[in-house]
Amino acid sequence: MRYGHFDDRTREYVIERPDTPLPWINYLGTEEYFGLISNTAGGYSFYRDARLRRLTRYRYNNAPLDVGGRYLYLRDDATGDYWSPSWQPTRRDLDDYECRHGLSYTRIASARRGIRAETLYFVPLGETLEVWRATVTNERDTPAELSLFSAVEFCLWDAQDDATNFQRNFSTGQVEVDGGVIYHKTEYRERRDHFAYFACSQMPDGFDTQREAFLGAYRGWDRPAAVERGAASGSVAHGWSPIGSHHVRLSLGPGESREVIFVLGYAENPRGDKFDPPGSQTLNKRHVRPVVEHWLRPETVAKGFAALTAHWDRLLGALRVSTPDTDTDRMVNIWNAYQCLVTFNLSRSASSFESGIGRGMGFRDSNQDLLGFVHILPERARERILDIAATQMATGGAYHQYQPLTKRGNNDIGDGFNDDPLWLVLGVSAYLKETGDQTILDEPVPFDNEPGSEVSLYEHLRRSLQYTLDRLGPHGLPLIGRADWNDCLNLNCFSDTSGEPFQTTQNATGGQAESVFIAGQFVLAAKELAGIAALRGRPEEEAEYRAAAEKMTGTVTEHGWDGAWFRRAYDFYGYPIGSGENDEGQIFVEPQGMCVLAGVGREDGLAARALDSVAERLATPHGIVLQQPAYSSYRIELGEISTYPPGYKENAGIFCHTNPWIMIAEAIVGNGDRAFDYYRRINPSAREQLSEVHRCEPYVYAQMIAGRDAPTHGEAKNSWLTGAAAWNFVAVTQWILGLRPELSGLRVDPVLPAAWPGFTATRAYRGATYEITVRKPAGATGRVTRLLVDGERVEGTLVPPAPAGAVVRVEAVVEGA
Ligand code: BGC
Ligand code: IFM
Repeated sequence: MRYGHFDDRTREYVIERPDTPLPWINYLGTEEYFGLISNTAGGYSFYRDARLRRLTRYRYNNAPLDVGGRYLYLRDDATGDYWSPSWQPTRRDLDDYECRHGLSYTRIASARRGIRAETLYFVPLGETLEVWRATVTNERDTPAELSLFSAVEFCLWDAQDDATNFQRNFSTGQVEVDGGVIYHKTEYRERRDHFAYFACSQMPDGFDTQREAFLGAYRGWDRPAAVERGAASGSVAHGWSPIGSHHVRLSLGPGESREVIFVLGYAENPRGDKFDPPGSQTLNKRHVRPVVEHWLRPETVAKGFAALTAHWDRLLGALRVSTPDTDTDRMVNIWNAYQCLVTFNLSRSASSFESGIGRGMGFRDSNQDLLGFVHILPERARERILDIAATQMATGGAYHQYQPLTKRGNNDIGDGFNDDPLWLVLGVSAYLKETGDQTILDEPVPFDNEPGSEVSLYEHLRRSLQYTLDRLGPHGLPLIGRADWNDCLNLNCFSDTSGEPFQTTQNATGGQAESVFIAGQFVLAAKELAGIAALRGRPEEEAEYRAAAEKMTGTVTEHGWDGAWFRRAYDFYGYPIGSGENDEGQIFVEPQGMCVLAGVGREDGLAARALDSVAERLATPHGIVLQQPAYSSYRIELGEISTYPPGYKENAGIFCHTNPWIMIAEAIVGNGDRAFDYYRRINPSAREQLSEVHRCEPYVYAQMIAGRDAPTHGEAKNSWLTGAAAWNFVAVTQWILGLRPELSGLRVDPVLPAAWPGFTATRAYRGATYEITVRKPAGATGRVTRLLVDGERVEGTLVPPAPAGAVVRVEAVVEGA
């Protein structure tokens, strides 16, 4: 069952009914000012940091879900009938409803009893404000006397404090209303640097700024007293809960429309502003007024929206494909690319599943997010790499997270996730392959942000590998530390004085547990660094890394192979995990993907055998589960993984992040049908018709889909902010479609489903544009046998980089078996 449809022409998902299984959200903002917005206008906004500069308040895990947002109320002043044009929060019946989530904007349209309202929400480029453009139309054949109310609830900036520190916060709230503009200035007294404003294009007939005055005592957002009686009370908040609400009256003749624009924004006083002497308690609105006036004009809004559309045309123009599969095209051309950029901007901070309070930027996560947007925003990828690398420690180790505002490592979480450093090598290598910009390798980058400790980025990469080599366990495999990619595989438990084992959340680098996953990742990273060393003319270092990769490959083959698949790990006591010897957790997906990606077992057939085991034991119609059999009880020696009920999260859930590793591995061994089949099983668009089962948004990947052991098998959770976005993008574009940047050019090496006759693509690469056509007889399998670049035959499948500005025609032919 579906709740809407894709409109590929306008690049929108069109939700046709408001009561989606969960709030289906979208993001506003592309630079500094961001917001989440659901299909019923729920959500909140913040400036740069979802915790520290939260503009509007949101209550998590609410009942009903998703109350609190960017609300408008319409009231028919002749009858007293009132409703929400976005359905929530009044949930009064609408005769018509449609929400269009587009690229950084959302449009919600509805009608009730002959009154139509359409609201466009977006954040203009370069601004720290959001625009709501409401168009109200009287479709009746009689005049209509209407009231339109706006409503937002202000957050007192630090969202954590706002949700907990009531003894203080009930007394600090302050607002000011001037010329119809509502200013939220809590904290202004002591800091004098930032405030919010909420303005309306029509001089309001009334306003409210105190929540209780607007709602009435013991009432919720579904039945505000001001709306019910058709008149605001003019309340000015002192303490308690500041809100912003305008009341405007609209008299509309039959067929008449009126546009009312609201602007909600964030302002900081210019540094050293002479109008803001120290100690001043007067709000400095001088620099804000012209901005507000500008954005309240319909022409400005129309232009600003057109600029946003053009911005997305540019971004998404970096890669466009046309394949026989609509779900592939729309994910690659629109939604998957969009999600990759959202993960770049938001990391893991704010979604329906991330509170915006908890997490910094992950070292591992951010390096992987890079893989999905480096072809679109290479300069931003460069900056991000240097930020991440500057948090690395001299040992090569990494803080697991860093804080976006300070860009410093987060001590609360510390280090000891022993896979972390290796992701930096993979991130940098992706950047080099995309851009060819070797200068980044010579950039001086400090350790742990300590001035004076700078070494080249290249040296950081060397330390990353050394970190693994300095931490090998009894089998010569890398020590896992606290955990590897699988955060919940915590194998280093210790015995206390009574001899009883216990789990530690402390850095456990002292433990003995080893990871086959990290071993595979090390082989991959060592090969990448060997390629980079060769590029820099350092043959001894190249040889050193190739030898290290080979040695680790040998160790994996000797100690990491279980007979039909790669083992997962060795625990603290030296017992294998992910082995036929175990009663549960016999086979895990991660090492099968990572080892094959790294080239382990390709020649001796182990890779193909491991992938057959995945197909036999882990693949379900809803995707590939993380491991089998699921753990049926808590096991202290395995840690958090076994705390989840079977089928959820790391205990045998379907991680959309690891599935693409298997797709890539299948492509590597030449199995296009299987790779593509796995791709479609978790492709959100291909799952759209299962929306009542999947429940999350059908336009973006979720972190996890419940595995076969869960009663809710097929239900997705944790949509939007996940490494699944980048990795699925890489799997389909670089391995199935085979358009793969390498250090010396663009590889065209598709591994397609047999039934396909080929596909076409346009890809920007190092400043040139490649118009690519891949042809193959339908029904045939196999790889490219003939490559023509601008009509000239080229040996192999590598297209050398063309000069910037060139348009290059590439024809690849799979003659097929
Ligand atoms: C979960 C996080 C959790 C982490 C470490 C991840 O799988 O998504 O919520 O904090 O594991 O336990
Ligand atoms: O690898 C992690 C990721 O960094 C955060 N979410 C869960 C994944 C698996 O544990």
